[in-house]
Amino acid sequence: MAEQPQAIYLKDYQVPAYLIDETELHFSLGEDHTEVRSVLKMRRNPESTASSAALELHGHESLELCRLAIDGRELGAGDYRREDETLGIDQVPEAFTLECLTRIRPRDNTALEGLYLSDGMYCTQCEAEGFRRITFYLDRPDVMSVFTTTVEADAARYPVLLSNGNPVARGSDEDKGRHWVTWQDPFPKPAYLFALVAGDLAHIERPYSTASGREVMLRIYAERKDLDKLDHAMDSLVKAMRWDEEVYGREYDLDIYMIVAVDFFNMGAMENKGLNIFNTSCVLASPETTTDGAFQRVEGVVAHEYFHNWSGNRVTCRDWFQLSLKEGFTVFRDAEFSADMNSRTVKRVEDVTLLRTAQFAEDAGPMAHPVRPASFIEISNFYTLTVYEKGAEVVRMIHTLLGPELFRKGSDLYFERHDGQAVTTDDFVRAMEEVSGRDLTQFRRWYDQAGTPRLEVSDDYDADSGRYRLHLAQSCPATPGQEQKLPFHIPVTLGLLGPDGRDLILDNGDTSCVLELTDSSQTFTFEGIAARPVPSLLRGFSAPVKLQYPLDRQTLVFLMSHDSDGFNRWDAGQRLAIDVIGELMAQHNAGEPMRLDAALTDAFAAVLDDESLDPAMVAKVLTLPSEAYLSELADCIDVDAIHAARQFAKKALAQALAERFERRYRALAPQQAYAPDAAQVARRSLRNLCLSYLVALETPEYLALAQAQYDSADNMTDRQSALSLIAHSGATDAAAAVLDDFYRRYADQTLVVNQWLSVQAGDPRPGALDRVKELMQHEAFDLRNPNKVRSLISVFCNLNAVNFHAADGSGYDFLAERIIDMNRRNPQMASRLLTPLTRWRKYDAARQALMQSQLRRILDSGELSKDVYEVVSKSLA
Ligand code: B3K
Ligand code: ZN
Repeated sequence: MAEQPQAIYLKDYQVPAYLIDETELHFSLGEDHTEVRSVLKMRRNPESTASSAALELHGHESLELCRLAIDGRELGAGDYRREDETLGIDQVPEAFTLECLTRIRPRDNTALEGLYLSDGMYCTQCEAEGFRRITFYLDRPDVMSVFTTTVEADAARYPVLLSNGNPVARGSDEDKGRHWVTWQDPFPKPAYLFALVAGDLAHIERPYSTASGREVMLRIYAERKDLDKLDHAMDSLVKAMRWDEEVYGREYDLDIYMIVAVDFFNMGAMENKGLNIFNTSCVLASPETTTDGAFQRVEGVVAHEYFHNWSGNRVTCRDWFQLSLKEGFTVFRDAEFSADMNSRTVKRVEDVTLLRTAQFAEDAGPMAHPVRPASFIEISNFYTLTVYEKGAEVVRMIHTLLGPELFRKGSDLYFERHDGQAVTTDDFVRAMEEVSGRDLTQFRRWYDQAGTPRLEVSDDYDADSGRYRLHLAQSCPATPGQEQKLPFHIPVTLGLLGPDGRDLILDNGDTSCVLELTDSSQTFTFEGIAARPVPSLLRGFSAPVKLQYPLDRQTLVFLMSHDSDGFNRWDAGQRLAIDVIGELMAQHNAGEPMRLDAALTDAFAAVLDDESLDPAMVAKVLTLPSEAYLSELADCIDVDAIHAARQFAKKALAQALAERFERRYRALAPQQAYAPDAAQVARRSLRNLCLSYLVALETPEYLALAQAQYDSADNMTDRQSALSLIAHSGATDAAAAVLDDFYRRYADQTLVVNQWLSVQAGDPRPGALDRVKELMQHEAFDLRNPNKVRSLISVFCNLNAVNFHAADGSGYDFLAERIIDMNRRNPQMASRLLTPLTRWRKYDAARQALMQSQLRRILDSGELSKDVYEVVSKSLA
């Protein structure tokens, strides 16, 4: 490589030298090329201390510059400097109008950043730095401008023309068959929130009155064929708007709110002001085509993007190091919304599972970074679990420390004080400090220090004095660039269980209290305790740490059946299962027959028999820890032993409890027409889990039960569960037949076909890689479509460990080839695909060598995007 990409640093931040008060854009859309005219009202930033009068605009190398003028005077080639990513003009007046005409080629844009075509419809993705692929601009979030956008296109092919704000004018040129619409967005915004859509779209709409009585029109656009799959997203949007009014006092501010579903999209969705653009997978939903999990994802993502209207748009980020300011806060907001709409404990279990499986792994890998990173090469690489999910945990901890009332006061102050501004995570924390009178100086380390802290706990009890003491100690492993860590401020929510399993009443008069650990070790004393209690630590997972408090299996069973905290009851079951599976792995590796401890069977039986429990929670408790989580916990990942032990445990539990699983399976049969409501979702989740245990027995009888469910299902949740159970079973003929049938039924439903790809990519039996390669040639696959790449390639590499980590290195070789190819097409996708290879240090020496050599192969493969270069070079460092 000629020149290696350079990192940029938070410490180098400087206010912009110029501001853009008004932005006027005119798009003349054409497939071969599109012309973008911009008129920018600019002036020198009074706060800038820059000494020169030079103007540096951002602009991607793909921009074709046709005309550039200042105050009406056209600039010649000698009047400006064009570099790879910038355009510089040495001298500009204090205040001026900059006019610019660029030509761009949406059809050739496979990176899906800037303006591109998705299945014949124009759409944009500008966060983080996509606007510079549309025109020359100050493409940074602290430059906020009022936008007026005219979109002009062929009237027949692109009848719908959308942009941010409210539509203010429209017209047509019938001779040319073209028409145009002008949109005005009165709220100043950074360029990353700009959006444009043009296409032949259908929509549904619903009027909404805000709490203060303003009338708003809500519209959701999609291709005509998907019009029947938009109601759930609309219901979710209305619920989210009400919730934000009630819980945060936040109302919507424009006259119209639009969501557009597109099939080609790098991420889930994007919160552009008044015009959200969504991956179809996060909007479309119907019982026949969508699983319960996907229904809930639609609800969560619609809410997330809506909540950004305040936490992200009205108050935005000063620079991209502050990304978690909007993302961490908004994930926290959407998690609380989903908890209120569905089961709070189930939502918490799901979020913590993701955090502990994937974010903890990120924290332990070569790309580990703080919630507020100090540097990056390519910002797209920092839309991570750390910034999003750990960032949300940090906000949750503030909520725990302050309590709900003060937290709400803090968010009110934050929104009020910073409305219309681009600010930092410090500004957020400061608002929380001011309303509570608390000093969060030490707490701020959560934003600056990477790595997952360890929390070691021990205790002692003195029966004579009735004194119980808890000793808490914290430490945090080194991460790249951060050898030493200072102690964190850790809220540890705690309860004490008496010998009868009931909560003791603590000094605060409650059954739980929050211990605040701020030193590297501290002792907390409880007086007047009649008998040795069992502590329930980190209730609700009150801090994103690794808890080390060894408990024997008997005590875990005790917590599993008595803890009043639903999350910890579930967690005790997980710990028990992890311990038992660890024992099985040891037996497996010693060449001994595996034997499952009856403690696990008995505990599962008790949970399964208790019909007073929420079936959704029962399903969570009875779900064995995933291979991915077991891998995260291991120092050196033994792929085959983890798989063998987990499979053995599943089958042994099924053998021991078959009758019970079958009884509950039958008792949970659907009684009503399908609805994705919490009660039904809960029943289906437990019923399908019971079926998965039964099918693990691989008897013709239970396979027939799965087949019968597949055949008679009236909804995708039940049909797809049965499909994957049969497809992954040893019954090869039945598997092939059901996969064929499924494809034939749903060949015209893109998102369902993607599920079909995933089921095959996730098949743990031998031969999966060959099947994946074959499927890449299938009519249903398209390398340009990120959803398809994720469904097939990412699922294989991330969720099919035994095949991806095959000892011969074939999985690694396959992935490296895909990344080298994808690097040219779509750098963001390519970089995301790299994740499993970055974890090479966690494997045995032979696999380490194979993985490293594939990383080197990628590094040497030619011109790498910044995205891929950053991840590969940091992984090898
Ligand atoms: N803010 C967008 C993320 C866009 C990322 C682009 N690389 C989605 C979201 O978090 O709401
Ligand atoms: Zn977001």
